Amino acid sequence: MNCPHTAAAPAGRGAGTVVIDPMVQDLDGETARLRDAGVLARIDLLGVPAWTVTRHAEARRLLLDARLVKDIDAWDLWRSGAVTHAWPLIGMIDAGRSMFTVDGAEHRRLRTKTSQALTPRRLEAIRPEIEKFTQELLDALDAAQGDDGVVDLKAVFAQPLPMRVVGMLMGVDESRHAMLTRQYKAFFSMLTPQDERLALLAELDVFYTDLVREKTARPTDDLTSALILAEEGGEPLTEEEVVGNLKAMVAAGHETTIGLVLNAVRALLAHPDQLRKVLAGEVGWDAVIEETLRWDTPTTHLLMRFATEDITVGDEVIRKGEGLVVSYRAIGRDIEQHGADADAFDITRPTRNRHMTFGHGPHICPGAALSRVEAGIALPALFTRFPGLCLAVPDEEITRLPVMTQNDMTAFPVLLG
Ligand code: STR
Repeated sequence: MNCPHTAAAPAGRGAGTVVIDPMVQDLDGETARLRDAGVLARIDLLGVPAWTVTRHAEARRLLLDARLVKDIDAWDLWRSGAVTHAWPLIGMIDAGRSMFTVDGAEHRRLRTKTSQALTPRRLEAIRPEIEKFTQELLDALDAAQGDDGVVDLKAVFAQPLPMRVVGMLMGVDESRHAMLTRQYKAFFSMLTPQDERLALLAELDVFYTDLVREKTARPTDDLTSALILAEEGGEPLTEEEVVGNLKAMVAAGHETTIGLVLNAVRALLAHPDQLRKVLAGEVGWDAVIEETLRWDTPTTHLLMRFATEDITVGDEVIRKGEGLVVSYRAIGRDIEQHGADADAFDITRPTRNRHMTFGHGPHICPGAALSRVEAGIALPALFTRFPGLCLAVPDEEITRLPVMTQNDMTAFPVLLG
């Protein structure tokens, strides 16, 4: 694999192409290169060219621009056959019909039930369950310590918690959680051969379709059943649409919150002065959560939208038929939005709430409030139970998984103190 490299930027214009590294060897360096490459940067995703937007203000505008659509058939490289299912990132775009892949009135029809189920008010009802899962997993952490006292906070705590929450919400039985965790890990990893990835996606489709058929025959008290029964005004959702939404919810609900919880713990352990302020009650956990979302976004790059007309951004033009990525990590580090010290983690930063990590516009993350509730329970519970929590290895030794779109650690070994 070549080293990602950027040509020097001509003044005021975009620079050369930034090659996104599938092995994620230097995420901070890559984020800085993207920022330097311009408001709109050309990137290379495993040989496939695309644009990415690297600034808060322009991303905000583009995310409201109806000339950009999710429909993969609007992509020249797809229609011409230059991009096929052999491309390892195709599963991030061609993910079946769901609220994630459809726009406009159809999108509202697919999304309304889900967003209504995830309002802060509705979430209060499941808070006790999330608290219970959290306590159980804290017990599991205690029990999982090796002879040396080391335990992987990711595998034992941060990963199972969101899986249980989204599993409960969608009605996915606990006996299937380990299988799903394994499949999604393989789905996201760039080390998985593409034929294996396509095979596991097909297996997941069978699993979700069976689940939807079961819930159609015997509806229960979960969001999957609600999606099946939904028929407000318009048409009921088709089986494919319910399956697509279920897939999107499980994938998004479990993958991203792992990052939020782990990244917050990591940032606090690396900034003990700030951790002290939080534990002393001088700064709230909400500030930790928002600053973590800004500084160390769970989603690095979001794939992809396609231009249905030429769209001018500064002195660049996204041509009709070209693809646009949103680089949320670079956007969180935007100096114009967050100041010259945007690369610093600071829970007292005045702009900490003015990040765009959950997106903007019609596709804004419907699970945003849920992830805040989960992290808002998990983080204080973890530090209350284990006030002496610390990393078991130097921070530099924490490695990232070879995942191009998510900010994902291999493991997070800690000592519970
Ligand atoms: C994974 C594969 C799949 O079956 C369905 C989806 C749709 C939702 C996607 C998900 C994908 C990948 C991770 C995403 C999620 C929506 C939010 C999440 C992109 C493609 C984020 O990382 C923000």
